Amino acid sequence: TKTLKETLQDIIPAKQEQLKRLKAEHGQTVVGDVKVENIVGGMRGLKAMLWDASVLDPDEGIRFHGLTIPDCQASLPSAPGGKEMTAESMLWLLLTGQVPSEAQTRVLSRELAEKGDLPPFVRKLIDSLPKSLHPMTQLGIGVAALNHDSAFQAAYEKGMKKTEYWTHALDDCIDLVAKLPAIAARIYRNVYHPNNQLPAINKDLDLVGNYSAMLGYGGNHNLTEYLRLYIAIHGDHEGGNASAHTAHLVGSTLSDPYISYAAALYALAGPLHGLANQEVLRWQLAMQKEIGDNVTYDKIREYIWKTLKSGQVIPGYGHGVLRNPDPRFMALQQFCDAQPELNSSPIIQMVKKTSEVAPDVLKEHGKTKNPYPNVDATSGCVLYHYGLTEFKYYTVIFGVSRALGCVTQLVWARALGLPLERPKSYSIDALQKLAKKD
Ligand code: NMX
Ligand code: MLT
Repeated sequence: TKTLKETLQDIIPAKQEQLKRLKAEHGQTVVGDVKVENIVGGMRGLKAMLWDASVLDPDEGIRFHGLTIPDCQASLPSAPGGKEMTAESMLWLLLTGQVPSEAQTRVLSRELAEKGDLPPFVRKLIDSLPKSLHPMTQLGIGVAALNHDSAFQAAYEKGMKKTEYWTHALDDCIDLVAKLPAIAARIYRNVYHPNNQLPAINKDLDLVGNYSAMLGYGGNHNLTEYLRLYIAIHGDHEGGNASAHTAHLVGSTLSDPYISYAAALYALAGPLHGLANQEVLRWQLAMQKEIGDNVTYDKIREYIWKTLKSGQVIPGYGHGVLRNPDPRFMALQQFCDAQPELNSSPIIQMVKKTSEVAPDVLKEHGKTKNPYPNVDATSGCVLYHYGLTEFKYYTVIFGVSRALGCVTQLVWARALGLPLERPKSYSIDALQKLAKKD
């Protein structure tokens, strides 16, 4: 059985060759054009990044190396005693383009568990932060501090060859993924349950099994399984989303993977991106408070209009690329549908009813290009139902997950020798001149 590093060693030369051929044969081929609206409109739709692990189709949603979410659910190994794919099997797929065997997944789980403990100074650093500091800010601080022991940075200082970049990047990336649950769980404990003991990492458990145990939910099999699904499907969403793009940009300066990913976390922390899952719960609970127990479609509709008329966005709806309901939303809804207990939960029912009403309201409102729910519309309600009610924490779980895709790109960008990212910008005057010339 080959390890992850050995598997990558085998496949990297062919990919390097493929990219070399692409550049040689099609370096000058035009694949799109740049309009002024792209430049002033957040680069929406611009084909401008190389990202191998996943591609987002506007209608169909995400595919990871060609596999849809249901394909992954059917083929990626789960944890012993569970059904949902594990984070490490998704990481293997993203990194290698191959479905790992059970044995390969177990070996990776053990490696992650063995590397999962935090250096004492990082523990102290996290413990010194004020409880009132947002959990996402704390997560970024903890992750950035791990660069104290970066293999990539140490090797760069010594003077490594470009061909060696990817192996040191991989070492840091695996170490980062391994340590994220311990950082994230420590933040949860410190902020919300300061009297709880954090259990030691169990070397026989998968990454998310350990994360759930450290959060204090190890005894809740259903929640642990939900977290496995959640973390696997939030792992990557092609390269242009704000967090992935940030990790890639910062990594392109040869900053090490820890600080590159810390930067990405602060992009994820914005309400138009990952913080939307916190905002959804806040908004749905405010709706529940206003509507009371008798939740009707009409009352939900009225509440959505009230939010829109106050000039705010409906969190969990719309997307920069997607033009249909997000298949991640559907996978999480299916998880609820399969369990009568979840299906009858008031918060889950309310979120579901909202998703049945909101698209029509948003269509009538007429602004958003995509009136359908994205993953954040539903991701928090199962956590809430199972007692993980501290919704300011929800984006941290997204942050544990998004590392899977970001580290994959960091390894491959170094293996493929991708250059510093540095697009050209223009002033309004210069754009006006350019536009007139045409
Ligand atoms: N509610 C109300 N208005 C919206 C919404 C929404 N959910 N989505 C888009 N719009 C508005 C948008 O603000 C813009 O208005 P204006 O012209 O006044 O600036 C207009 O519709 C056109 O926006 P789009 O081109 O459809 O969307 P864009 O690509 O710019 O932005 C999002 C995408 C996701 C930022 C946007 O849909 C949004 O703000 N959604 C709510 C927040 C959210 O759920 N974010 C999570 C995204 C997924 N994630 O996990 O990161
Ligand atoms: C994501 O998962 O990153 C979000 O859906 C946002 C995006 O893809 O732009």
